[in-house]
Amino acid sequence: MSSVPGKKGAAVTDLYRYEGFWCPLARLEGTLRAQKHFKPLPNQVILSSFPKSGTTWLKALIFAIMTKSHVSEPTNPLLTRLSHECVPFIEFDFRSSSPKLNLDVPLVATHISYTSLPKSIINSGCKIVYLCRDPKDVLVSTWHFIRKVLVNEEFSAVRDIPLEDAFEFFCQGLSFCGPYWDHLLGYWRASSESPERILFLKYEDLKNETGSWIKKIAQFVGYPFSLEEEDKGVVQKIIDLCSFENMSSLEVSKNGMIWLEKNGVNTMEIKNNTFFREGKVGDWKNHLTHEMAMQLDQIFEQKLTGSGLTFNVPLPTSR
Ligand code: PAP
Repeated sequence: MSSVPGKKGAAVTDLYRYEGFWCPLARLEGTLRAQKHFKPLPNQVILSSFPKSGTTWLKALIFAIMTKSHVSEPTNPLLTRLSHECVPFIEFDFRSSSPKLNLDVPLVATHISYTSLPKSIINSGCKIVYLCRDPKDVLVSTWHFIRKVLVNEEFSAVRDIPLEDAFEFFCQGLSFCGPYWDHLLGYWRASSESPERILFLKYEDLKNETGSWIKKIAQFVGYPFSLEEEDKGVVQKIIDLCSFENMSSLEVSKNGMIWLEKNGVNTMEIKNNTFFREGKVGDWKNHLTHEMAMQLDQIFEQKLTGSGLTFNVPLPTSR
């Protein structure tokens, strides 16, 4: 750890640069632990994403796909547990000896960059579903999350960071798991080389055409819908179960909480409602100035030049 260069106070908390990406200490420790100990199960599916790209939603969607025969049951875990409890993060929820959750469903998640994924994942050839989102919405979502999540006074300096400062850090690549453009490019290139192994998704596409993407994801992860299931409306039931409106109104989302762990000890509670805010495409319009948006667009356009990946997000007509 001592050889990992840190940046004091940058981007809301001390960040450490590891294999080209910035992470807070707890995440870095978890990444190292996952690199050493994580072993994928047979048929393991890995959901990967940059923080605040819609992970909570996609966890629920893929979990619901993999357990689709139970979608309408009142005992469905997604009705009483946050999707983060149903689908563990490999960098947080696993210890060398005992995994925290009983993995009946072979689905785990991560925010780790493609470069730093455990070799066991790369070598196993297991399927990876990557989710990304318009950087402007990622920035705004992250900024709100930090303000809501750091409730303790000891974090007040960090919590009250002006959006302008968060924007500057983000533009320099200084954010959790940043630079975002390198996170994107790692998975984008791997997906272009091995599309049968890595499915690259955009939050905006998922919002616009949820049903057809659910079918594509199901096919990709090896749980395709039968004609009978389609006739019974299972796809629509999954859409409804995992919709922002339904998930955010559940008792567990409104009043529950999860704990962040460090060295096996609960260190910080996070209210589940912090994972649900607007759930929309283009909310950045309500926060960023035209100049900020242009600057961010230009940075990403330049960084992604030649890759074929773009973020030409059509704005919702209602705004
Ligand atoms: P994480 O990285 O901490 O897991 P993540 O779930 O990736 O967070 O991102 C949270 C965003 O997804 C929030 O976006 P917003 O701040 O722009 O509103 C949250 O509202 C959104 N989100 C959560 N659940 C859903 C859902 N069911 N459908 C659509 N968006 C959702």
